[in-house]
Amino acid sequence: MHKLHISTQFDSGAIEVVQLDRADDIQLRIRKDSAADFAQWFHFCLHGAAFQPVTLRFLNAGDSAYPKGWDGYQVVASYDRQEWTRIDTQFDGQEMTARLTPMAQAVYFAYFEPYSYEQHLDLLASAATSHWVTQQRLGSTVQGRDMTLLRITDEAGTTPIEQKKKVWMIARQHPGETMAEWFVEGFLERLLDADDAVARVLRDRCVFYVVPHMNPDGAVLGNLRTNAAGANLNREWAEPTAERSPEVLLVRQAMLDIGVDLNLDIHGDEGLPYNFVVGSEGTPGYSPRIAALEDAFKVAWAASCPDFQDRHNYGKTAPGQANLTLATNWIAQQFGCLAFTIEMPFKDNADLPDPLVGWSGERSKKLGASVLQPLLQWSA
Ligand code: GEM
Ligand code: ZN
Repeated sequence: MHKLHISTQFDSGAIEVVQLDRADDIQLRIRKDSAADFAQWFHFCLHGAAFQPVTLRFLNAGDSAYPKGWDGYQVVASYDRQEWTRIDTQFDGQEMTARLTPMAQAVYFAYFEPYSYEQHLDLLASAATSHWVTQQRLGSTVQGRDMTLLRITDEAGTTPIEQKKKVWMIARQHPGETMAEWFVEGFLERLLDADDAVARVLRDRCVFYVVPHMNPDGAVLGNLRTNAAGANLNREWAEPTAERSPEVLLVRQAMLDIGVDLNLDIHGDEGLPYNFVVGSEGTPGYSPRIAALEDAFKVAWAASCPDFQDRHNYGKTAPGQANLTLATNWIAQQFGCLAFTIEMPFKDNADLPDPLVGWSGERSKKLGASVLQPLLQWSA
């Protein structure tokens, strides 16, 4: 009989083991972020339970950062760390229980399909092989990892460089929202596709500035929402500091140096089972022009991608009430431009559910590729 064991000593590994005596009563606690009180992300490997009915009890699910995130949510599991599927999961308001009879002696469980730091480095390296891409190291994170910017355009296009629109995309300020980097992977794959007509026109009309990962430290540490200094980066855009939020300080300065005509900030949402956007309607500088650009972008996206919708979202922020520490609001106010937070679900898209995988890395990639369509409409 194999001995039961739970491992977390790997990229984004995170769980606390309370009791591991019996496979049918494994008691766990979701761990807080490394230097903050947010608790939601989990990722671990269970060894030694092959062909035994396993019950995972997340005892403190009701105390997590977003407890409503567990209503209708299902844990993802994988044997090969490539294919992730949803497993039977219940939530009673305090305890979340997931059940599986593993078909192997090692099985991984996570809040959402992970995206490792090695995958991030591979994404950068792969993109940088394109002659349309220039990779720029902006500086270091709190723990010394690279903050990397990809500049993408077709210099040999018909549009003079000074007339090209500056389109920014930043992702994973909240490191546990791994769908954000899957989205960027799909976006880059299509944008760098030599045979894709939409990408070809966009590479001519625009210069893209893409930061695929805003929070590498937090991701490796297994944090949901914060960096290694405990900062929620999406609350640092008004006054970032080198000590607490160098990741924002570096990207924000690059934006100020270069300029911004449009920004997309890619996130995941714990509660709403939909893909949606958040605009900048509450900022002082919000105008009918920006409102019209937002509406046209959403109409074009929904018309070309059934996985996007604008019926379910956070609702509107009252005029002048926007929190300017958030990236979307600070960027919109600073540059007078169109800026969206893009939200994908940890659960599934209730409009187009997939019982096997729910919302997934691959579906996030497809959504990332689809955003070229509204960008084409906007850039005309
Ligand atoms: C969100 S953006 C919050 C916007 N809220 C409203 N009501 N407009 C955040 O940072 O909390 C992005 C995210 O984490 O998904
Ligand atoms: Zn987020």
